[in-house]
Amino acid sequence: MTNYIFDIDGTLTPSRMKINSNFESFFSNWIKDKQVYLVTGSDKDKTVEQIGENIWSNVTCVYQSCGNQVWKNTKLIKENSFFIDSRIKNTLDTYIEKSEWKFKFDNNFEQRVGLVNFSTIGRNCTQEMRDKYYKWDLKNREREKICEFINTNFSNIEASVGGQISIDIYERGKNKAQVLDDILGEVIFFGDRMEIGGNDYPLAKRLIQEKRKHKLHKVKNPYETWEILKKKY
Ligand code: M1P
Repeated sequence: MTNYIFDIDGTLTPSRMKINSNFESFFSNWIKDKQVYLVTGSDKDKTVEQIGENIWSNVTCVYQSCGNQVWKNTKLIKENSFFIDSRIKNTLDTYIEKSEWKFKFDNNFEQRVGLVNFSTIGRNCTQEMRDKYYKWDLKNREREKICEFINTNFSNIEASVGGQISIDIYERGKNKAQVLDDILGEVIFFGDRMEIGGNDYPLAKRLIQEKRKHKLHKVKNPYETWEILKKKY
């Protein structure tokens, strides 16, 4: 049976926002006779808030924190732990201080199960500031540069860009590709961050490297995901 894997932020929902209600009805029905996996950098509470309890409970499996916490039909089946040490904390504090993005908010480090989510702007920013930071970051590539620095200078950890304002940091190798240890056979994968440095990249790369039967859909937004599902699957 074909396995369908979906990223959430930017793929099923706009980043940190609720799924479109018509898409939610469509998707709730679409998943019924299929093997569907959700793989996100985010945590359970945010995911449920964004896609709703019904989808979250009824897909085959939900991989939170890039696969470092796994839920199967509301039952917790796996958790990894991960914390950053003082060396990386100090490095990231310096990035906050030196960031050329001027509007700073709190909650720069969000501890999740098996993952730390980091942002120079701070997760407590307003939606307006979030949208502005995203545009600024597209030009200035702050998040990409931070990830590059971490990935080059810290051999035990890995960082990737996801969503609009933040990066996901976890133990090296504990990225989204780990879900393929459990999901065997053909995979159709939808994600918005499949480019190098994006948090969907390791999963896409592993599918290609393993030469398994697969199809990658690099989408621009949830609307595109919905259109592809209606037309092709
Ligand atoms: O899936 C990656 C990230 O997507 C969103 O990121 P941001 O807040 O930067 O838009 C959030 O859902 C975040 O929790 C998640 O890690």
